[in-house]
Amino acid sequence: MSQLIEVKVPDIGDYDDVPVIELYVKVGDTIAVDDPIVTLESDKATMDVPSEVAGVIKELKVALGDRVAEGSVLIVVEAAGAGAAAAPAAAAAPAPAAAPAAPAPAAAPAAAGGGVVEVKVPDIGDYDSVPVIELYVKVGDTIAVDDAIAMLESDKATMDVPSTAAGVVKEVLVEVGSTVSEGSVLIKLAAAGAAAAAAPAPAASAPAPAAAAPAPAAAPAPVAAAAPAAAAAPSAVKLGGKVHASPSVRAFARELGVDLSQVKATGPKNRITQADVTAFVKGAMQSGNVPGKAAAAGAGASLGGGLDLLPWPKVDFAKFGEIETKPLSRIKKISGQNLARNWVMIPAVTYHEDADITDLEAFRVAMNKENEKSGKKLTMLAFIIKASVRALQEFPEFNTSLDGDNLVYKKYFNIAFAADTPNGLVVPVIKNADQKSVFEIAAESGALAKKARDGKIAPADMSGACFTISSLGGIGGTYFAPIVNAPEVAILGVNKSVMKPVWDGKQFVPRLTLPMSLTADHRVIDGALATRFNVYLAQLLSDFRRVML
Ligand code: CAO
Repeated sequence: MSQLIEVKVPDIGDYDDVPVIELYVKVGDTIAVDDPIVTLESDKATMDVPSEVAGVIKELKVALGDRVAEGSVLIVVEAAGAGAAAAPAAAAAPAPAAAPAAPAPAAAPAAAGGGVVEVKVPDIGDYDSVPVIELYVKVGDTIAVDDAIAMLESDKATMDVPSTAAGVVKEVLVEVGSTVSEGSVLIKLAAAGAAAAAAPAPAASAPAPAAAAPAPAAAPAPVAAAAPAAAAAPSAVKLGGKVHASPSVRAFARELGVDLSQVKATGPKNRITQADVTAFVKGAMQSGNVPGKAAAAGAGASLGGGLDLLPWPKVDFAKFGEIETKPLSRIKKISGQNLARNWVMIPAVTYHEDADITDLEAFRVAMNKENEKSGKKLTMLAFIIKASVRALQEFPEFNTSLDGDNLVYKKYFNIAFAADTPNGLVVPVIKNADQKSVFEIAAESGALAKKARDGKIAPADMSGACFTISSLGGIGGTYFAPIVNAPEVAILGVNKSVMKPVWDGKQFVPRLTLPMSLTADHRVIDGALATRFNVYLAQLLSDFRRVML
């Protein structure tokens, strides 16, 4: 039989009015023992309150911002299973549960002479031998009041111990795994700034005023002679360079291998929330910049989102025969990096289509014959460029680029084409191809290709493309899978046209067939759209009059 059990705030040391700064559960949630319910924040530390029971949450008794004290009811749980049934409501009170950070007297920095301040473990409730599970500082670090020094873990909760003084860490007296109790010295600090200088050792030796000092908050300096005391004033002091996150968020980040110092905080008092960590991981996954990837390499630890590639194989080729080593050309190095990025970052799919260019090729040959004397020459590439512009106008999604979550639609039609040069692949751009005749496009592509082969192509000749065509038609091939030229979203590859027998309904007829391979970024272009584009382009090329429609 199920039973309703109240989960209450346990002993939280000397605090009796602390705000709920994070709420991890809602009505209807199924929780297990030790699942965090809320994070509470005193002016010294934060603390997760874990559930003492497992079951389904029937009622939430607190909201974000509510202030609670020991014994405040947080949630009402319909306990799961037999064990829970046996647990009377009273047992749910997490009696001597974990203690949060605490306060005052123990936290007061005891001066160790010469401006050196000891930062000790404050009152941690009923616990007296808890392990240090994380250490955030090292000798030489400059820390501010409230910067986290170490995380302690009782069997009920984890707790950050913040520094009660500002200064430079001179000595760290614990390590991860050390067990500590109230009063254990964690670190020794050379107290910071003018206040420290003004504080002769004896003057600083009185521990009491420290915690007693009424929080002058962000202005610790002017407090009389008690320098460390001033520094230790309990505070709403904004944390310095250190990250500010609850233990559960730290644990969550640790689990994912996220460096909290990289995470943008959106919580109250610049705290990093669990949602911030999640957003950071999402961003990293989308950008391909996976946190900790390098560190994880070889360690078997992985988010699963990075490539986690093995190192490039190192082979002593000379062992197997004669070799000669030549450096890659500059173009190859640059284009190689771009191609590699585009290959891994774009979920690309290649779609094939055949275009019947029998009539177009006959027309092209006739026109070239007619213009033999003038030297004007029409190329198949120029026709393909012109037809592609028409297809881009018909299917505007192909004339776009991804910009984060936005799709940028371009109203201009700049078409790039791959040109094979002795030094590698370059991609010149025919600007405003929609406003140019096929003759003009043919002349311009010829001139740009020559410029590229002569090594005289300028960056301006290669920028601003909307869509790329890679023509291997002069060489051969049947089909291939070109790589999208980011940030464009599609690329058209064409190979050598060949005569193929095509069934016209009554008989096979010889038709000149152009093999087309369209690769598209699937984030923008679905297969159906890509195929429609291909079919339309093939129609344009098989009856070029359609380009004018
Ligand atoms: N089918 C059949 N023949 C074709 C053809 C096709 N699809 N495309 C071109 N040809 C013919 C041409 O008509 C020409 O023949 P003629 O001299 O008898 O007229 C011959 O092949 C050579 O053409 P070309 O390739 O020199 O000229 P082009 O205008 O067709 O192409 C350019 C220009 C710059 C695109 C091309 O020279 C080139 O560099 N192509 C390689 C592109 C490339 O490397 N892509 C791969 C990128 S991914 O690695």
